[in-house]
Amino acid sequence: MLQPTENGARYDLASPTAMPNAGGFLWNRRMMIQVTCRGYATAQFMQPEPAKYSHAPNLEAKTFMQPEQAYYAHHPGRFFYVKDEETGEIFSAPHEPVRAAPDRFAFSVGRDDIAWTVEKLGIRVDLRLALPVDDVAELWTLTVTNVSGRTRKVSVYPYFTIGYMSWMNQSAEYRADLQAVVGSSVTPYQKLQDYFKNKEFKDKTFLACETAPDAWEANQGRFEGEGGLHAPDALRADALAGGDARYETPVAAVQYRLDLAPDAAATRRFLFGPARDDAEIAAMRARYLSADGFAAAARDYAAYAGQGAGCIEIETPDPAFDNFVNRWLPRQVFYHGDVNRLSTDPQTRNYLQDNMGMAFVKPAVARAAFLHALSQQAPNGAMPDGILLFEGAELKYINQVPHTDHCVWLPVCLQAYLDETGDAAILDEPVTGPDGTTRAAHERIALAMDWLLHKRDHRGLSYIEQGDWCDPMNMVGYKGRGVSGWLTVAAAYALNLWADVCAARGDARATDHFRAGAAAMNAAANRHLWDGAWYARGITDDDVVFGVRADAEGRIYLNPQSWAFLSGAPDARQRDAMLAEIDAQLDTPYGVQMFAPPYSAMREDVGRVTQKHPGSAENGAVYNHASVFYVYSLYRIAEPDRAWNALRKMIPGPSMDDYLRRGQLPVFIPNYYRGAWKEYPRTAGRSSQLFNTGTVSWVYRAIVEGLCGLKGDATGLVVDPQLPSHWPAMRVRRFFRGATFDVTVTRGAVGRTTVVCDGKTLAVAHIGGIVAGRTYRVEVTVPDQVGRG
Ligand code: CEZ
Repeated sequence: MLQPTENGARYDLASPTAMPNAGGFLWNRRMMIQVTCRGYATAQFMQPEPAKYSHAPNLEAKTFMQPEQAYYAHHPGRFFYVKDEETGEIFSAPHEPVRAAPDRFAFSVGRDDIAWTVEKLGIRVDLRLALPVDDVAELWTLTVTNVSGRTRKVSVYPYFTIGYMSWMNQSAEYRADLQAVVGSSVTPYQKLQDYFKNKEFKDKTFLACETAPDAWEANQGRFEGEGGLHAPDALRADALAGGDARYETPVAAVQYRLDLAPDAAATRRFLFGPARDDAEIAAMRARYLSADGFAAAARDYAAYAGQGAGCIEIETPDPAFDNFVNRWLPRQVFYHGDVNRLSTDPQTRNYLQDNMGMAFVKPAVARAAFLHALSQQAPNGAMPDGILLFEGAELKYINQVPHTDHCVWLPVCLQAYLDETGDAAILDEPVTGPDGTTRAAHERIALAMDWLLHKRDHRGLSYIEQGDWCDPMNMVGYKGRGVSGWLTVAAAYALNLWADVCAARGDARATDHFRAGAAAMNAAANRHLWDGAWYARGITDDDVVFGVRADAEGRIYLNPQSWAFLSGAPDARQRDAMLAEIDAQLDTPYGVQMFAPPYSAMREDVGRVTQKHPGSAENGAVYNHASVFYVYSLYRIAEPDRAWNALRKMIPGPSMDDYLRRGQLPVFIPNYYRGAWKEYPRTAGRSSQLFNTGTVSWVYRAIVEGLCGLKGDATGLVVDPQLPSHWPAMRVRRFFRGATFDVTVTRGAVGRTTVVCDGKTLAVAHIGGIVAGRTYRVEVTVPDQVGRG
């Protein structure tokens, strides 16, 4: 039912009902689109703030909406109705809205396109969606083939939802001069100054047709009539009525009448997207809407997406895992790093972590991003909640809520870049801050570390204010006293990392200062947060320690444990106790939960995280970002089996049962899988389908540095693979500092990892003096006995 094809370059799903929300995503420098196997679509573009050109009304809009508009509200989609002109029977491809059982169905997700093949009534519909690199437009190819063995008369009706329910002004009509259905609207505003900003908006949506349609309809209500979307009135007539929408809900529907001999096929191309005016629609048509235009766009897109190839290729006993790591994971990392989730003010921690991933894909981009982030540091060393990417961008929504963790990510993420590139010179780059002061990058990071040391209470624990990594943990410290257990050990880890950098720079004074700061924070965590077998999540404004044994809900949180492993706070005895409790309380068949049990009701001294549905998102889901912190920390403490367990469960499959439960194709890692597997077993494991997540950069890092054990350092490559104990061997091709390392890892009766490089046994498991352009043959033998036994 679900199969890799083209050697794993695509995944094909043979049913529209087995995993109804399964989809794929495409993006380019200006937009993204996520489409489900059944044809629902969510698209977004930058102008420069995120905007939509095809969607259902949102709740805020509803407040202002005319009831008649609300009546016709429906899910945005790309639907292709087919009618047998002789019998009047209809179906729709991909599947919505008619939902007729297909004779054959294939939903096929590729790196550069998403495609469907749907067969019904002896007619085959092939659909392909692709994007250009630098424009906002969907390129659709529709091919209708007569597979019935007899002559057929059919009508095909592409049906695209347009408009965003503007309560000020919206309309749509067919424009013969542009060969397009064009919807026009005015983005609603009330503040005068917005008029001047909105003037530049792409307030038109067009569906342009390469071949002139036989008929069209631009009025959603008239199209649907009394039949509803699954049996629209408009399809009963011979031809669409040619209607327009005048402050009525618009739609872009066109009709082609086809006479098809047996085996004959007809192809139609469409361009769908937003535009500012007619001239832009005409220009877009000219640029793309032809066989050559589509082919050129496909070539450009392949070259663009090809940049996200990553720095490893692996061959392990788990081919589905290999395929994910070799093809799909670096693609998702590249998406995050290249377009910053299509935001103009990414959260600082997201921006830094997304660029941490980019250190393995396009390090020059990561370098520029770290310096750009530092240029927005406040004079007192604090990092802002979000990083502004464009002139005129502003901090919005969550970025107006004070979170205290942003400085932590500087050394944590920069370390990956330094290890990958050896580019210590970045530390001496001059960076001018918002107040005009210029300081070297390393001085700015030191300032950030001092800010972390300063923002602590009398016990030496880090204040949380209205959140830390956990955005919705907004009420632990809003009165100004509450502290974060996670942040305390995370800051200790950051300080230790930074102390190492200072030591490498030969700055003994700074080294001692930050090392002492880290030790003090670890000591404070042990003194005030250790709960007998794990670390507490924090202490509220009213001095209530939470995330402890005494709590019926939110008893044990993963993040404070993972980051304590990284910071070195626990001793060996504590560590064993923590691991055992995580195994017992947080590990599930679908991954390691972020905490347990989930909150079932609001806890006013913790915050809105407790209001989320139990087992969803931060309220006790398998929140992959948190579970990959755990994975990464496990490699740091040499726990390869536990690391593998948590890591493998982040990727759907490979069993069919698992795919069905997750409901997702193995082409991305979602931000979470439903948790609460004891409380709500029916929904446990279900994918959130959200492909924006800080998880992937860490997964990549954990695989490169931990599983493959091929981490860079200042002078070369450290070799320390950590295979799960049931793997006899693995192979890795590692692209590093311009050289290629062909690495074979096997098990043997050795006391410690031994490395033979180009025939020579190395005294230490480290390859130095790397020459760019060379290929190195590396044979690694790891001890039969792994882990800490
Ligand atoms: O947002 C993410 C943030 O982008 O949640 C993470 C946080 O570390 C990331 O920076 C954990 O809280 O309720 C909220 O505000 C949530 O925080 C969400 O917005 C969440 C999104 O679901 C995206 O994953």
